[in-house]
Amino acid sequence: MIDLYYFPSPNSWKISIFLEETGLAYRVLPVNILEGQQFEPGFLKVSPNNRVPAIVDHEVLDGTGQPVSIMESGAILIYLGEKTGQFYPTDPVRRSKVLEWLMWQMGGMGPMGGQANYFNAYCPEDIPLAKARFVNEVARLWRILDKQLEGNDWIANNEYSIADMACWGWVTLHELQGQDIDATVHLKQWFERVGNRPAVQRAYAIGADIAATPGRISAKARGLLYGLAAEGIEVRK
Ligand SMILES: N[C@@H](CCC(=O)N[C@@H](CS)C(=O)NCC(=O)O)C(=O)O
Repeated sequence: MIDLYYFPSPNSWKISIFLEETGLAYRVLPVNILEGQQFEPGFLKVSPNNRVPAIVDHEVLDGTGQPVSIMESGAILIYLGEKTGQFYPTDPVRRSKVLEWLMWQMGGMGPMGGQANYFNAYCPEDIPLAKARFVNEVARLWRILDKQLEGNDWIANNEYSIADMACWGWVTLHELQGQDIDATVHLKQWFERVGNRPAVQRAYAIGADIAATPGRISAKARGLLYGLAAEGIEVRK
């Protein structure tokens, strides 16, 4: 059994998609990051970086019988891919192609997308240069992915993998990120291809009752997520 610490957002969807695709036994433990539950001591033991997703695997294959906790969505995908032998090739060359795009997502698409979201919708000040910087950088990254998908159904090795799972959720926020998805035809087709998978639809629907409307979160949530003490929110250390 795997415990999935989860809030409906692009990083958590990566893991719910993997779990739904493989049929591994898991239960969802919601962490409402809009309410500050990511700072609760029990969660911090599992995810010291106070971010979702995180997992606890109670059936570790190392013979110790001890559960293991893992934070960071990329690390979780690699762990689960290695554990199950699914969506993550064993051949070193094919595996490195999956890792290439997983790292690209973790180091580029995700963080730049997060900053674009912030300056477009959550920053208390309108800072046009910051908006332009991140919206343009996301657009550049999406053009790279669009090119990769030209003639390919899937991102790495033309085979559905954890690289596709890592990227997909970020594209759901195309409007918030100021992106015109129609401008990247191959990426748009891939986005629909992934989104049409029943497992992805099930994974995306989890926790819809606590989901935020993109671009519209409360001042309290902004304070918690972005450390905006200036808004009168006490930031927990
Ligand atoms: N690099 C981390 C990023 C995780 C992350 O930023 N998660 C967001 C939700 S998508 C979160 O938990 N935010 C809570 C907070 O900022 O306090 C990963 O990929 O797991």
